[in-house]
Amino acid sequence: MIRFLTAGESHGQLLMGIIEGIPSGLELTVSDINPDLARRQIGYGRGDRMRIEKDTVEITCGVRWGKTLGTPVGLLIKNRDWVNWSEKMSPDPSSADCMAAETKPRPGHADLQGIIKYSHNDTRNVLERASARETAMRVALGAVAKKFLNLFDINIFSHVVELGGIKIEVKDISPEAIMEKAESSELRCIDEQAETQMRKLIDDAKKKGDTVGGVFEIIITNAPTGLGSYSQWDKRMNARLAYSLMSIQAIKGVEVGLGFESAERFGSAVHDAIYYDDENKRFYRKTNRAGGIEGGITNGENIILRAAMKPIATLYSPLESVDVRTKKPFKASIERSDICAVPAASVVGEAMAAIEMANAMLEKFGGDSVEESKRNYLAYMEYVKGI
Ligand code: EPS
Repeated sequence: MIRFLTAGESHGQLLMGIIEGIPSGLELTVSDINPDLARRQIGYGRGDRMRIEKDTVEITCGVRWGKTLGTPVGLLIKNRDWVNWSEKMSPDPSSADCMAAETKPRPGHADLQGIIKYSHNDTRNVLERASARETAMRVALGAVAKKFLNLFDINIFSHVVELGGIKIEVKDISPEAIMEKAESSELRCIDEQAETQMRKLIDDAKKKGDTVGGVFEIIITNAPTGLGSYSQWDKRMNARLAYSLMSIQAIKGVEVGLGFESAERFGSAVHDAIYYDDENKRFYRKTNRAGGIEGGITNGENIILRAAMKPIATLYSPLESVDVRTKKPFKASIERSDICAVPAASVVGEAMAAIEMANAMLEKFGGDSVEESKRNYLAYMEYVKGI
C-alpha cells in the first residue's frame, strides 16, 4: 500500500514529502521528477510567484545509486521566496511579532474557518498551509508513482477541456495526440480556437480584477482489468480516484466517464456494449461512457476523469469580509495571486491519479521489489488472456 505525506508552508523554508510503499529497484533520479514540477508552473494567467519559483526537487532518502530501496522515499523542494520570509515564517520564537497579525479573512479561502478551528489570531497561520503551493510536492510524489506505473505501460495524460464556460470542441483524438497538443499549449488546451477565447477571457478577468476556473480531464491508459473492488465502499476505484482529485485545493466536482451527463440519458445511451476481440484475446467496448470503471473495478478501457476547479479566491477586486479583531467590514486587501491556475491543477490531477493508481496496482499485484510486482502482473495478464 502506498501512503504519502507532505509538509511545508507556502513561504516557509521548503516543502517536504514522504512516499512509502514503492517497491525496491525502481530507477529514480531527479530528472524523473523535475520536468513535472516545471509543467505545473506553466500556464497563461499565473501570477508573479511563478517567476520567482523554479521548483526543483532533492531526493533525500529511500534511493541509493539511482534505485529505490523499498523504504520510504523522501523529497524536498526549497522555496526560493524563503529569503524574503525567513524571519516572518521563522520557527524561532525570537522572531515573534516581527510582522503584524493578519486579521482580514479572504472569502473563499480557509482563513476564517482555520483561525476559528485552530484558535489562531493571525490568518497567516492558516493560509500558509492551505495554499496551493503544497501541490508542488504532490506533483513530485506523483512523478515517483508515475515512474512505477510506467513499468506496466500505464500512462496518465491531462488537458483543459473548459475554462470559464468556454468548452473545447475537438473529439475522437487519441490520448497520445491530446498530450502532445496539450504540452505545447500554455493553457493545456488542444483546441486552438477555444484557446484563443480562453486567453481573452483571462485577459478580461485580469482587467476586471477577477479570476476564472475551469475543468480538466485526466486520461489513464493501459490500466489492467480488475483494479479496485465492489466488495466494500472504500475499495471502489471511482470513489478512490474521485477522492484523490477532490483533495486538490479549489476542486469542487469530479466526474467519471459521462459523469453528470449519464443522468440525462436513457440507459441504452449510457452503458457500453461488450465485444470480444479474438485476435488479441480480450473483451472490449466500442464506447467508453463508463470511463473505464464498472462496478467500482477497472474494465481495461481508458480511465476518464474530469475535475471542476473554482476560480481562485484571491480577487484583485475583492469581496466584502469582516475583520476578525474589530468585527468591522472591509474589502480584502489586494494580494499577489493567479488569475487562472486550471492548467497547473491538471498536472496536480495527474499526480494524484498516479498515486492512487500505483496504490491500486500494488494492492492487486503486491511486490517488495519491482521485479516481483512485474512478475505477478505478467502472470495475471496471461491468466486474463486465457479466459
Ligand atoms: C497561492 C497564492 C500564490 C500562488 C501560490 C498559491 O502565492 P503567493 O501568495 O506567494 O503569491 O502563487 O501558488 C504557488 C506558490 C505555487 O507554487 O503554485 C495560494 O494562496 O493558494
